[in-house]
Amino acid sequence: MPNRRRFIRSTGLAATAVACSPLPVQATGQTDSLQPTELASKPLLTPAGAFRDVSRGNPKPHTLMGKALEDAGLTPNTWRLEILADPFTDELVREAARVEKDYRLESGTALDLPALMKIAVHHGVGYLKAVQCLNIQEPLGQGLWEGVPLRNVIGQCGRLRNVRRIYFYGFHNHDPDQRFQSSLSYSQAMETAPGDPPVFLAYRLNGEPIPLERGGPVRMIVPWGYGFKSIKWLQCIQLTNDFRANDTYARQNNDPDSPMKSAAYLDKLPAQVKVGQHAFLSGQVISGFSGVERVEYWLHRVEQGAAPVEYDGPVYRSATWIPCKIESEPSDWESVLPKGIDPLKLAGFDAVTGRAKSWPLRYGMANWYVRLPKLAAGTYEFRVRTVDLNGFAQPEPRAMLKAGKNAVEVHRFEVL
Ligand SMILES: Nc1nc2c(c(=O)[nH]1)N[C@H]1C(S)=C(S)[C@@H](COP(=O)(O)O)O[C@H]1N2
Ligand SMILES: [Mo]
Repeated sequence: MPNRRRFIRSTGLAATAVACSPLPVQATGQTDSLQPTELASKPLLTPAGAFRDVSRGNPKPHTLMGKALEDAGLTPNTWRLEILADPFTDELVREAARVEKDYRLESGTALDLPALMKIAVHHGVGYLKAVQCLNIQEPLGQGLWEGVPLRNVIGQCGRLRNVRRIYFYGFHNHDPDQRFQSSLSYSQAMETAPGDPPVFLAYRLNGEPIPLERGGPVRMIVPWGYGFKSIKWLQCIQLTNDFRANDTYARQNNDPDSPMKSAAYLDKLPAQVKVGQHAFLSGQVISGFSGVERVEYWLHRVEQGAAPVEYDGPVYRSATWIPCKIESEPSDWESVLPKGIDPLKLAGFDAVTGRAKSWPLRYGMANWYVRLPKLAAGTYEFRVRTVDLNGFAQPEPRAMLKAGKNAVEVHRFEVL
């Protein structure tokens, strides 16, 4: 480890001494005195209309109206789901996938919404999931999604042969070029580790039918996945023996196998703070595949106009990171959840106590916040990151951005 002081001196940075040295903040306790009005304001449940929208299609399916919407099968009455075996073979895939029973529009056997909902009588699942796009920095929203596990839907097909992957897509204006598709291995669709929520077909969001804009009537929810796995306007599931059947995103320079990574994100934060006042900074933290040990920040004074500190450069590596506070689990879930939703029955919750099995919930998000001490006038950089349960500090172990937008965000502000 290079000696930090010597380093500062030798680079001539910030002779004003505050730079790079840890600020006089207490790691614990200091945020306990926060007033409720200061607490981060993002609600745990994002209203359906407040999600940021990521949709393709021309026209976008959720702009269709009236008869066009019915013809598209995007109303509760007209919605149908086809489940088919992919007949594909080639020199590598010698035998095509086969299913005992398929569900087809042309034969009038495609599943309708009541048939799907019937599965929920014994197998219904509800889960709080954060939706995050692999290519957009801030999370799109968090919803309480309800539906039926994909494995129980596939279970309706009877015996399967030669099925290695499942791929699925939504309405795409009857134009193959507009199809947006995603996929899973057979076992990802059929099996879940103890305590993990299954992949499911959702038809309710925050206690209401899923609005068209959010992918209703029925949307796939892949709890561990980034947004591109959670196909909206779902209408077709294909079971295939082609090991290459993959996501549209695989062709768009992404890593389609990467599960959501634990990461902290910044809210819109003040550009100026008055001398003598406490800056109150906040954001959201997603608990990804490896969970969250803590969220921590680094506050660093810089010369006005200086280039941002280089990620993983010597200054960065000698930073002192201080824990932030993570908003605690609600003490009264019933007041947070939509009416009629029983926390005892939600995946990820203890069926006896009704408390979350982990916090933040796995694949969910919560607010983090910190109240900084009174600062001397100057320019500051504020960074925040997660440390996961394996001890990796964001963006590690995934500095490769195509595995998720995980770069450590920086907010620069002036204290005047
Ligand atoms: N049919 C369809 N489903 C889709 C998409 C799409 O373009 N078409 N976009 C995906 C991507 S990339 C993301 S990030 C999420 C966004 O979900 P939201 O629009 O509900 O926030 O939807 C996914 N599902
Ligand atoms: Mo996305």
